[in-house]
Amino acid sequence: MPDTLVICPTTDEMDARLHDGLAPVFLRDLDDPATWLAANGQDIRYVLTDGHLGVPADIFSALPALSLISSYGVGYDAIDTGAATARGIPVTHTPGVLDAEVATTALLLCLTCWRDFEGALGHARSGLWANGSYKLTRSADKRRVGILGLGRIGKAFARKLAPFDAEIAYHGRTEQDVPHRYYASLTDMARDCDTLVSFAPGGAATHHLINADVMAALGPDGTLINVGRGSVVDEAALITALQTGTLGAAGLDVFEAEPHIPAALRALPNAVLSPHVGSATVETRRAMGDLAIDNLVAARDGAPLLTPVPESAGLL
Ligand code: A2R
Repeated sequence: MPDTLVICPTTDEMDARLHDGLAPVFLRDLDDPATWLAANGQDIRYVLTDGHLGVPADIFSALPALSLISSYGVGYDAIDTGAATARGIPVTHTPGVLDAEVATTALLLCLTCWRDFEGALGHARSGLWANGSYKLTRSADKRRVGILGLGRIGKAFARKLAPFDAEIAYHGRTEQDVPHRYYASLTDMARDCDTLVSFAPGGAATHHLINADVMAALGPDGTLINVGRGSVVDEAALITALQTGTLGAAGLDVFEAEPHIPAALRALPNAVLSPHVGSATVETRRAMGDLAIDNLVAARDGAPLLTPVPESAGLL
């Protein structure tokens, strides 16, 4: 009898581990999930999901014996932690193991924007070089970089940026004991920086935190990078800012309505776009999958959960 409902996409390695000691059922294999859940939902004790799919309300209410939601990823804004806590169900996620990878993705987007490297690569591949050299671009050295969300990933990014002699500032709700300048105002920081990099989580508190005013403060030579959550950036305002030149360039790995990227954004030469691949390497996804399943195994064994989200602290 299945005891674990798998909602998110998984790797073969994860599937092998799930079959070793747990009894998984994969939502993707169910022809009629509602009927299956009505008949079998009472046996499901664990859910494996991710920060985008969460646990849809109809599934959540069909699982009366649910005792753990394990999320494969660090952001968990799609999971209703309030509803889970109200039912005494802890939620876990996979912080830490993806910091370096997401930081690398942010650095790739920065370098690609600063050096207009997508255009340079296209100039070579298209044969246009025969008609003339590619234009001069901006240096990646000695940039003034503002970090929105100097947490685990933001700090890993700051470390990776060090060889480029960047002057780093940060904005968050709280000042930290770090050797970077703190700004209580995001707009003020944007005004003093040439690049704003967001690692902020999603959710109501950060929705459209990066708005038209912040983009205007960054300015025509400014670059916006987002690898946190798409909801943090006002995408419509961003398209206008990039079209009008109010903002110089943007490098985005996350979007408001993934996997949909507005055609107007895809058409912009000053937008560098990647399909939410921040942590998407074999090595890092393996580490994330292991941690997500280690949390399931801990719950099954009655052992302490490895990485509960802060909202579940009162349940442990
Ligand atoms: O506000 P603080 O001082 O707690 O700083 C956190 C910041 N942050 C915010 N900043 C401004 N306004 C807010 N409403 C707000 N809420 C949170 O985001 C902290 O510096 C940072 C998050 O850091 P960590 O919790 O360590 O998360 P981690 O592992 O770096 O991942 C960040 C996000 C995930 O939530 C996913 O959305 C994405 O990266 O993959």
